[in-house]
Amino acid sequence: MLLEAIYHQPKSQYAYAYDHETLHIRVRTKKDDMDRVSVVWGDKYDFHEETIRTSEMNVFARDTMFDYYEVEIKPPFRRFAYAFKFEKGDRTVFWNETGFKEDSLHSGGVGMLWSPSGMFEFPFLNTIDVFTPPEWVKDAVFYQIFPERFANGDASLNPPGTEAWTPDAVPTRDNFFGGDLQGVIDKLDYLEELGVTCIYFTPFFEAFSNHKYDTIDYLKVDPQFGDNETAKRLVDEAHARGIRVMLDAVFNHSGYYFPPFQDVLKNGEKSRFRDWFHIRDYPLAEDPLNYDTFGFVAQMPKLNTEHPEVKAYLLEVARYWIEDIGADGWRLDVANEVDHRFWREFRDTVKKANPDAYILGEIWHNSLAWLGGDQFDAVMNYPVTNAILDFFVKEEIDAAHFMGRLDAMLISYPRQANEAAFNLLDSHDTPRLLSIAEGDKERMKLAALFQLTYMGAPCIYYGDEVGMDGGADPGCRRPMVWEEDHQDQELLSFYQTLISLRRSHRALRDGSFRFISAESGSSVTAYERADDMSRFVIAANAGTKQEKIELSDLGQGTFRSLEDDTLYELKNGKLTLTLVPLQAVVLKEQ
Ligand code: ARE
Repeated sequence: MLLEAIYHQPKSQYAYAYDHETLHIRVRTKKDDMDRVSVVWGDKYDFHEETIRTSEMNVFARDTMFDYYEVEIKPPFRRFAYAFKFEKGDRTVFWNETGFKEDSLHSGGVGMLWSPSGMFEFPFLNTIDVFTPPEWVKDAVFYQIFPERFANGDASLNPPGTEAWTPDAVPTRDNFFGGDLQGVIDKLDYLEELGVTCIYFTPFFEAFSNHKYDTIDYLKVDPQFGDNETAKRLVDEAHARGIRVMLDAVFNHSGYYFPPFQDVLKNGEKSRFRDWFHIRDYPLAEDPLNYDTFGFVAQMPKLNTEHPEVKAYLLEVARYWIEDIGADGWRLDVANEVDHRFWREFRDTVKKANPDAYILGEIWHNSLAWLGGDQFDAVMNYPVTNAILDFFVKEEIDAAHFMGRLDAMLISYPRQANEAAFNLLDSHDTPRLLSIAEGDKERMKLAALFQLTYMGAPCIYYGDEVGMDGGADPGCRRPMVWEEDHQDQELLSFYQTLISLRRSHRALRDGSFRFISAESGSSVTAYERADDMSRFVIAANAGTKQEKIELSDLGQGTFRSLEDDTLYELKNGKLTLTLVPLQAVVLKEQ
């Protein structure tokens, strides 16, 4: 036993409430080190030999160095004191806050177990503190729309110099193609047929640029896109088709032409808005060293979200679009650079307007500090994006590392955060998936298959489904290709089939997930997804060689390939599969 590898932290993602009566307890050990790991627990106000219980833990995640054990416990009085018990061969070690004790339950060394002092503690499960993301997110398939580039439904709104909407149009930093909200309304049937259930809009409030991240008026749709009445109609018509709508909150910074900032530019230190921003030097001039900005972008002055007026203004914006217009959630731009206190108040405001609204932070890294239940429901899961791309698309890591990177994310958050995660493969900030795959459609499909059969809500970037490509911003922001003879119809029906598969089987959305093959040096991965209705085994070969894998520990049953109806019967819980390069199989239990 390597005791130095053992890790646990009370009241963290290692010990949290999953719902009003259930606690999840986790512990880390060295990989393949233990025969058995358990939690020994009891109520701290009634803690003695007869009342102490032992709950065995299971490995729920592994990476290249560690195993992570988990157990679900429902303590009768919603509180408990606990220690861990590690067993290997004839050695037993207990661990609580006072340290490790070598012994058996019957000798003096573990006398500590009969007293609650020194135990780890979960003092009380207060329902209001339970992190509860909206249920609907688990079932959602998101579709990201960059409004200037999706569809032009009202040519009368085109800004001056609007360029022609053609399949080979070239987006630049500052050109316009005339996309608008009426265009999206006109294409709702297309989205419904594709099967997506929530649109994620990049900003459509009044702003100067084509991407609209430099807001002028947060309470007004940009006139180039329509007006607030069009937005309301869009939300209503989307809802009528079972499609939700999430908007982009750019609260870290405003745009250069935001009237309060213009006032500071004009009136300097005398401006009544001077404290709305973080000004370093007067007289104020357009220079990112003169005031705090997003990055070093002078057009994006950072807002002072600690200021009561700024806070009141932005919280009213948050309320208005949810309550009055009916939006179903907010994606928060540059979420990690805004203060935590602001986000706590933001959550209270938004959830008061609609308890079911989804709050999604744009953070590209491990984000536990925002996922305790008092701020966001989820973050954009770029660490998972990168693992999927590195394995399936770039062939840079083997299956063992792929599993390790995904499982490292699973242990980073409480389970409800993983269930509501926002899993994207590309966005308006990255090259498109097909371009990352250097045009290799088969690799793109492997990545999409994984994304759409993994836990967390998948998001498709507009146009990927019809084979659009494009490099880094602005290349990834071409106008949507609508001419059918320029669309990849085969890819479109692949996406449609996958989305419908996910939507038809709960097991693929919030069923259990486990890797059943992820060998070091291998390019093949296989995993199981299951609930009490159905069970799937999915395997994919991301390599350039044919590989044979033997899957074990699958219990009883017969599986059918969804592609060609081939039947696979389990023999002693085992299944052998041979996969040619870039082949994937989806097997469903009969
Ligand atoms: C434009 C040009 C850029 C140019 C820049 C500066 O396109 O090529 O470098 O101007 O002049 C919006 C527009 C962009 C625009 C930008 C600035 O969409 O087109 O860029 O404004 O005007 C980090 C942040 C993350 C941020 C990304 C872009 O953490 O919040 O950088 N993403 C949001 C939006 C963007 C938006 C803004 C923020 C600003 O999604 O679309 O840009 O409102 C690592 C880091 C991450 C980093 C990531 C990407 O992983 O860890 O922190 O994200 O790389 O760089």
